[in-house]
Amino acid sequence: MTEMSRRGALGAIGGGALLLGGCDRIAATDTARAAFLGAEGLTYRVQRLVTPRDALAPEFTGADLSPVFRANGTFMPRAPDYQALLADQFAGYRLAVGGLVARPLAIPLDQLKSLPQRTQITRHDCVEGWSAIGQWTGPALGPILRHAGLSQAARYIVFHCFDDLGGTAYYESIDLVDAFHPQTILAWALNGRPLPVANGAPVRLRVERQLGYKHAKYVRAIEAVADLRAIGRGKGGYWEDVSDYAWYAGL
Ligand SMILES: Nc1nc2c(c(=O)[nH]1)N[C@H]1C(S)=C(S)[C@@H](COP(=O)(O)O)O[C@H]1N2
Ligand SMILES: [Mo]
Repeated sequence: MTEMSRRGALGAIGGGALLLGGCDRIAATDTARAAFLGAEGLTYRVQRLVTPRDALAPEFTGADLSPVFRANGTFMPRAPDYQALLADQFAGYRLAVGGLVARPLAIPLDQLKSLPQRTQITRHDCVEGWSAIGQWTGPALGPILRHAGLSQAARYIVFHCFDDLGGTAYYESIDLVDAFHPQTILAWALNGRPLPVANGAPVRLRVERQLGYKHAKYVRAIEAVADLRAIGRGKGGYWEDVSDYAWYAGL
């Protein structure tokens, strides 16, 4: 990207009041975190003492890349709207950004690719007992949320996906600390190429301080909410709802 277009994109996404940092809001969520209850509350608090939440996940080099980045869960969403988008190489894809925002967005894939990009080589850890190292590229989530004018009332970011497992739509959610973490990106490329369908095309979340199931593939919409109880069965994610996986899956 040329310096001009880069500044143009930055200007578009950083304008005016949007530059109000996530900092105030993140401080406010400390209270919410402290109030977090349930079996995982302890892990959540202990983790915060051991590792600062803004610490970076380890990054690797090209020499460390897994020869094949395996896929897990859904390999091919069967939803007709997804199939129609795929048939047209996602030309009609629009990432919806809504919920508790001042300006709901519908961002075409080309526009996501023209924002300032981050590329990172990280290790993905699945609870089923495998890991893989891949290189991911995409815009950071934080500036997009600022551009949408995230409301002060927002506490969580929900990712709604195109696929379902056994008839239940996949979704995930993260708090604002992870949402504004510098390595939290909306990846559209794996190892320098557009995402294979099996790995979440056209766009998947990378939230590098968390376990694999938090990395929502096939993202169709992002929703800012104050509370997770009204989403799905209320535990903040597909696996949290169906198998009691921890909502906070920090590494
Ligand atoms: N939409 C969606 N996202 C998903 C899943 C899924 O089945 N559907 N599986 C999760 C799990 S358990 C893991 S380990 C990773 C796998 O990502 P990969 O297929 O790129 O390896 O995606 C996560 N995100
Ligand atoms: Mo996983």
